[in-house]
Amino acid sequence: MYAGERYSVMIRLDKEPKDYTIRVADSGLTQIISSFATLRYAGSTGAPSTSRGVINYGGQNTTAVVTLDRDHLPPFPPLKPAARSDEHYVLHTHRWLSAWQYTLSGGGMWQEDRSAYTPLLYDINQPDAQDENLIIRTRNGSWVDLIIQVGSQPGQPQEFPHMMHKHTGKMWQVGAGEGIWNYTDVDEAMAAEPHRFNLENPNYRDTFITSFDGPSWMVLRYHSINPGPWLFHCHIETHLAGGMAIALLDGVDAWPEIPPEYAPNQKGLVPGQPVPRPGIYLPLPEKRPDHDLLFAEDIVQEAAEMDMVESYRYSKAWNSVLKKMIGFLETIKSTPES
Ligand SMILES: [Cu+2]
Repeated sequence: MYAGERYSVMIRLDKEPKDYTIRVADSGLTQIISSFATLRYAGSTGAPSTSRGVINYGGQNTTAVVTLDRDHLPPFPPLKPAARSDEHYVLHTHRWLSAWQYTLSGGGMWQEDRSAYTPLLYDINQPDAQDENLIIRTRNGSWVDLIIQVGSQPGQPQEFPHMMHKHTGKMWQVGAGEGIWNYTDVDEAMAAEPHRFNLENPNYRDTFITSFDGPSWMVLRYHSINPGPWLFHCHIETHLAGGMAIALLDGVDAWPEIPPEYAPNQKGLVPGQPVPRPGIYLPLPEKRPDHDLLFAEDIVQEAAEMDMVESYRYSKAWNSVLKKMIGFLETIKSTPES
């Protein structure tokens, strides 16, 4: 399981009603970490089961287990992509200029705070929305193919897999293959290498992992049906921070008008309406029994801190009075008697 991935699993409850341990372990190289929880069947008396774990806390198999076949996770209920796409984009992903910088498109880096001050949503004609190296514009309702190529640079070193993650909706991985993508479109590739494609029951997810055993490509197909700007990026944090992202401006022909209260600087306030005072319009959090205790402790803590500050101020003031008195007395003492 990679960064950004989530799984929903169904468990057949056909064992004795007892307490069973669910164990999760990271077998990756970056961090040794594991966790566990208790799965309690209805009717369990709390007695632990005597079943043996199938992995240890290092994530290594301790028994013969059937591992997940990541390549065959057809959606449930079944959902098929369109047989043909309307538009396609080839993205050449590799490092960019420095060892710690990346490009997803092959044409430029996505700066982390790009569009932070002028969100793309506000103005589709702003300069950030014109950079063809970092932007893909799709028509509403169209079927889009994103072709991800890794290893297309000469001498590109062996890298670890990238977790291609798309916001707002899922994609089908309709194809994957080795080498360099050298087709004019996906139809041509399917005719040439039919065994590399699956339109019947491909995986349908929002995160796909690129392979990197030399140059390889992957075709991700999605239906552009949610107009708006959406980030498409590698889910490895350092790669994203290093520039590995683009924005999908989906359904640009059908972007909704920004409601005036959400225009820049309106902060969700309706023009012409009185501005609510902070603290008045915010609903109070629901009070729970343990909150009383927490609040009481907080108040005691705060009061103690205030007392300390006060007594410090007091002692400082008193010190300064004393110093002045001593100074005054010293001047009397040192004044020769007249
Ligand atoms: Cu990456």
